[in-house]
Amino acid sequence: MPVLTVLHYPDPKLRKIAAPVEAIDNTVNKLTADMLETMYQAKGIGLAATQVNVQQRVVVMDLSETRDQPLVLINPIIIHQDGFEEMQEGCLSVPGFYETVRRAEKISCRYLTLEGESIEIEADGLLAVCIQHEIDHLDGKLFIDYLSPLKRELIRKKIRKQDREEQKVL
Ligand code: QAP
Ligand code: CO
Repeated sequence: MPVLTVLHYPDPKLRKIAAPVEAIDNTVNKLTADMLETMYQAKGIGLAATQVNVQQRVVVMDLSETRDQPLVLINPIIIHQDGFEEMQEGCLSVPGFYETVRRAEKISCRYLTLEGESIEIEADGLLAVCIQHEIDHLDGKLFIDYLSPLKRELIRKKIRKQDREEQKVL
């Protein structure tokens, strides 16, 4: 299974809005398998299809210590949210940067599984933060959008530099 290329900020493709999955067919199956492989390889806990340049509402996550509890969320939506919480976040598309973001503390989320089953879960803590972070990706939004423009600009410059240095060695 191939590891996919993860787009880095400020790639404009990260700003595209993903379309709902119409049918859970083989292409979606293959996409989620490749996304999971990519996420595990990068030691991430969550990855949205937007980050691998696929504009479909698909998210994979694994919050387990043992890295053997994959979660696939198709067409996820937040149906309730409550309270506020601040947590430090990172992102595979913003490598090397971690900043505190304020989001809803508790959420209810509805999504489809790979089997086409409609699931509703309640989440708080890291799971709630991760779901909100990943759904943001599907809407072209990044966690750094919640920071000041100055901070975001600094991060943009540093990532561009990182990626230029990376290109030299490759
Ligand atoms: C989103 O992010 C998230 O900078 C998932 O060098 C993060 O998996 C939700 C990663 C935190 C809630 C809290 C980032 C790996 C992984 C990096 C990730 C890096 C290597 C980020
Ligand atoms: Co992210």
